[in-house]
Amino acid sequence: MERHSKARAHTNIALIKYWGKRDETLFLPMNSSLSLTLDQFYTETTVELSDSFEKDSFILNDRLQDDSETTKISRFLDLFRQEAGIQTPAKITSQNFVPTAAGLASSASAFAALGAAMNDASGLKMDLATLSTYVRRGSGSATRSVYGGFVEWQMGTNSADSMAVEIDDASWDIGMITVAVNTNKKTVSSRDGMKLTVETSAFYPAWLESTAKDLRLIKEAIYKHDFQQLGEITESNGMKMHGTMLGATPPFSYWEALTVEVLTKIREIRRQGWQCYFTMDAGPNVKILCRYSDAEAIQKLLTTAFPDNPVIISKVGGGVKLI
Ligand code: 2P0
Repeated sequence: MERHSKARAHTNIALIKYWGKRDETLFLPMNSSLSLTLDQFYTETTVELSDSFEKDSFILNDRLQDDSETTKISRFLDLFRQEAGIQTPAKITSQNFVPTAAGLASSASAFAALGAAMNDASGLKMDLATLSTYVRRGSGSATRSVYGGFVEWQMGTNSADSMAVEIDDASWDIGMITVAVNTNKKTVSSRDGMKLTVETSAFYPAWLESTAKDLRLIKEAIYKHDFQQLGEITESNGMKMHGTMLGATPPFSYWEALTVEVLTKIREIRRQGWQCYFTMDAGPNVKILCRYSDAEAIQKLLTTAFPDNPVIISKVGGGVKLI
């Protein structure tokens, strides 16, 4: 067997956060989440399947990866190989177009691109909803990168129905700005952080209850194109997620001193009349939901306040594509 497929997938930022698994092997989440796919940051991956290869190999950003990285990828590819009834070894070549200066995780776009290329190369050619249930098992957030615009990851009841659903293409003047606070590798991985939170946080039951309500309200805001409601729920949900970490034992936090300064600045910019709302993931960097038409003006205000920190604008991105 000789096959060759290439795919591109964009990263996504959750507005309603995924923070915790109910099944760590199947990557079933504790709650449904909702994200915005970003145009600016993406991964391109080629899968070559050939019986002439001795074993799987994995090249990321022009560097051959070691056995431990390659094994993770092989396990993921095995899900597809099993379904397709093949055992053909693969050569994976992947390029991340996520500027290191942005401090954004790339596992969402990485597994979505790899899954889409493998879906084609293996001959499975499953539809996007089904593909989302496969890429979920590489990284939870990858589930949502299968589609563009606003995407819900429905928690589902089992592995086959915990999938992505397209909510809206977000073609109504939506943008996102990233302020890079610190782009070093984080000390607590999101996988470990969410596990500790689920197992020990005093606030976790309240998080789950409140997130279910936030999801209903944010979908209502998206259907109505109500930007203010969209932004207010985004900001509130992200902060509640970070609150759960302070309630864990031992408590932990991804925030840095500069993070607080950036959040304070965004509130100030909002008081000046700009519609902008912040969210944060498993790191100290800040993402700002705004009108795309306002993004340059807001970027200028932020760059003036934080001249040493990259401030990057992105418009809304599309779903995974074969290229
Ligand atoms: C999210 N994050 O919804 C949340 C918010 C970070 C904070 O998904 O263990 O890399 O691979 O499923 O998807 C980051 O965690 O974790 C993440 P795994 P993932 O975007």
